Amino acid sequence: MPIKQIKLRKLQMRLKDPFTTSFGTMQDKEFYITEAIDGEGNSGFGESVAFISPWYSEETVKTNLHIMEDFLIKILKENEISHPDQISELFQPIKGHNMAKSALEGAIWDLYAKRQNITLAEALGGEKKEIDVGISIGIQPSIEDLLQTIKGFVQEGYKRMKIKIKPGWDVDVLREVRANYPDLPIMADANSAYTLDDIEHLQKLDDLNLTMIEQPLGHDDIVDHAKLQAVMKTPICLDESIHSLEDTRKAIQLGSCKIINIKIGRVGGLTEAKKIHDYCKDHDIAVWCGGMLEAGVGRAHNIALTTLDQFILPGDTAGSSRYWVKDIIKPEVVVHKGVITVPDKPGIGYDIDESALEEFTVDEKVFNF
Ligand code: OSB
Ligand code: MG
Repeated sequence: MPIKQIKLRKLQMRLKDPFTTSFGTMQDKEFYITEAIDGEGNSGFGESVAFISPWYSEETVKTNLHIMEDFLIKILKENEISHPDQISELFQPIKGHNMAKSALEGAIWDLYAKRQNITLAEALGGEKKEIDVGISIGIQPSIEDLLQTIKGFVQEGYKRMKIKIKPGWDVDVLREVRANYPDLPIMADANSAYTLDDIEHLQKLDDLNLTMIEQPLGHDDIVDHAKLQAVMKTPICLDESIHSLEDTRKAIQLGSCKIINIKIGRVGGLTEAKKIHDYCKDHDIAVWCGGMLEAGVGRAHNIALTTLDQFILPGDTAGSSRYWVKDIIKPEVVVHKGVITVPDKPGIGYDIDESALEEFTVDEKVFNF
């Protein structure tokens, strides 16, 4: 596959509403959009999901640039690539930095699919034509605000509500939500806000019929999660702790979780995401696609991945309008009754809105091969 040029564009976009998790509040997003160009009229696009601050993981927008320009792009320049599945192996000598790796691998996956004239979903082996989605709701100023927010999303048809929790905003809040919505699929995401000292408190969630609790304990833990899962009825889902197929194997072997949230950026790209999906399918572990408040390019990659059949549970890939006044793709991602129709155009299936891309770009670097 000829790659003639890689472009790194740094974008600044502002979320419509601030998004609060147990680790902090985000509203201004800065991130890289990657472009791989073949010199034959095709361009593939990727998006880095690293944030400005290392709150969710150790990577940041700045470390992304350092790793991409000083290491990963050099590797791409020096090696022939015939299929994007080879990239994760080529990147193997560079430890960690999965979001930087994924941003470049993603652009090449899109380029590959466009050159084959197939959709990215098809290139990955996905067959679903529609995907079910839920929505992730940040910590709100009050329970009334939360109930109001949920009401709107239920009316829009989202298939499940994920409610962010932290100490002081957990059991009572979820009990209230459950009382108002006896049959709604509800889950909680703690983003590592608890420890094993909270076991008795967390066990109270078992009465609320939650689909799962996501990452209650340490961001890098799989041992304590196994202890917690052994005494909790509610399925534990791991997010932050899973960076690879190897992490997945160990977590399943230990009994640390019953469900896995796959985020393409966190695991280093689509190739590794697919491997985790296949392993979970073989071991009867349900998976779903997480989100990182992506702009349209990242959102499109998530949609393509979710077409694989072990993505049984609704993901966090909400519509563009939940996040942005204006997204960078045309058309924007639209959710109708909790369902996204998978695009049928080649590659990521959405066009780049060139004027929006231009408007949000604050820096650009070009690497010629
Ligand atoms: O833990 O899944 C998470 C957003 C930022 C960082 C981490 C997480 C989230 C979300 C939002 O839950 C998912 C989305 O709507 O993109
Ligand atoms: Mg999470």
